[in-house]
Amino acid sequence: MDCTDVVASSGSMIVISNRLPFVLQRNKDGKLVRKASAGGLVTAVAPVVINGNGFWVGWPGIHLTDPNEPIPESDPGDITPTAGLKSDKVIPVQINPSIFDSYYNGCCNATFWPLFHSMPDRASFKGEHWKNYVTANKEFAECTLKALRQLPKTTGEVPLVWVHDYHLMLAANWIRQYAEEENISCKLGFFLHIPFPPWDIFRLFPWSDEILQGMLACDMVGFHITDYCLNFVDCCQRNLGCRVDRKNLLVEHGGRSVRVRPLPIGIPFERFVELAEKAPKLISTNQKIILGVDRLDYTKGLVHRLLAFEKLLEKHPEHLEKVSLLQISVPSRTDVKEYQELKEEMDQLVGRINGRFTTPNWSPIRYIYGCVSQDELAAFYRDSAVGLVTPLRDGMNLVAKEFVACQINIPPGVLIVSPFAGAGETMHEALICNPYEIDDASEVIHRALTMPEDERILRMNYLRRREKLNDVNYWTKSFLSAMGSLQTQEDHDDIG
Ligand code: ADQ
Repeated sequence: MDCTDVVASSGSMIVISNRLPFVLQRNKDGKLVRKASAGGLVTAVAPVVINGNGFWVGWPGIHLTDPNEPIPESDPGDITPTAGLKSDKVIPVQINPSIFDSYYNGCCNATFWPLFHSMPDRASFKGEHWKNYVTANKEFAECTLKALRQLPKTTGEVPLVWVHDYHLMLAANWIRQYAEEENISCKLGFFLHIPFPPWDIFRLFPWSDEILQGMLACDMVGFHITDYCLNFVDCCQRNLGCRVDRKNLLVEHGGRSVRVRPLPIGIPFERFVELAEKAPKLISTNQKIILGVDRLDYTKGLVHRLLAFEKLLEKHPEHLEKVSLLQISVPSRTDVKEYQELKEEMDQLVGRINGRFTTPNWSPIRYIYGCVSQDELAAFYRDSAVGLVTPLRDGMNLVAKEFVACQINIPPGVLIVSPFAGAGETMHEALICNPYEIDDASEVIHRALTMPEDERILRMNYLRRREKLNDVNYWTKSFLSAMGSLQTQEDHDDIG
């Protein structure tokens, strides 16, 4: 059963996320068009929204000057998961551009992103950004109320509101308050896609109490792994003085008991297998590739990775002219100074290492700065000898999972993950590598390159089996189940 069979039981689901599951753009005639997004999360969650006649609330990717301008329907040929999401089921959140900039680039990306990744020195704490974060979250909450008001009032049906990520940690506060004022009942769930930091980091944020209160307005709060759950529970106890139950992961707040749950996200496993089966051959058989795929972000440990690879070539010259590092980095947050500096640093480092080792027939690093298509990505995942996933900190990391899904060749390659990614906690058969320890990291890469075939097969079989079972549909169902809202289409038809 996949999520096309699942509806949220006894009620519709409203998803609220910073971005809608597609972006709106203007074509050259000035007409609004939808540009579809095919991420795993959208693939898994959109059918649940569509099946249950629910709504999606989010920023449309463009500032609309006329709030009454109609949202376009999907193209007739659109086969992406959001094709069935009708325009009247989409609530685009409109926020004044300067408030949006301060909320999104200021508070979300310049404060919460580094702080929650335990990099407080990179975080800025500005009252103005926080004020605009509050305003923006209120706006998202008001739009969610519009959706709740439009749902038919059927006896016994309680709609489910699923709030996503660090952009919207306060929204549930007002959704709960407004819904109570209007006598609308709903269940509220939250999922954080990035790590939740330990208390001594979290409390650096001047308005940390408000964040916790916002999240605790939900009935259930989900994180990727147990460590983040425990950090959150700890913060609730130490910041707010809440009574907590660490064993059962419960927090008492406002006369309610809030459930806290580890819900590790998965990927659309079968889709990646199919892509790998059809993908073109882009790597020649006499090349051994170590593969890195990341957004160009300082949390992903890219500089450390290049230095570890350089160390490998220094210490193990037998890999010279035989092994290359293929690093694919998607441009990200390119208008932010820190990201521009990282791009500069990477360019220089790639140049220096290549200058040092390149021979007439071989370059040690192939660096792609850009997005690659899903087919190309699957080809690289399938034919690489090593998947190198070494973030300094990462909520989960989907690349590690996509790599193993595409490893359909026998014998397969080897996955290396950082213990500081959620994936490092759950993908037990990967080689673990501390990215900060450059010397040791180079030895782990050497071990992966020289691992016997039977060990590679054994490790990869276990990794693939787990990801296949715990795919993104399983994750969506786990969320619904944790909310007490899981129902299959069959049950739904019976009730109907
Ligand atoms: P991200 O920080 O964006 O996600 P990640 O989980 O690795 O990180 O997802 C990146 C996605 O972008 C992958 O699906 C990957 O295929 C794609 N991608 C990366 N580079 C690409 C390239 N050059 N071309 C094309 N596609 C590319 C946040 C959190 C993570 C968490 C996810 C989901 O930071 O920790 O795993 O949300 O919860």
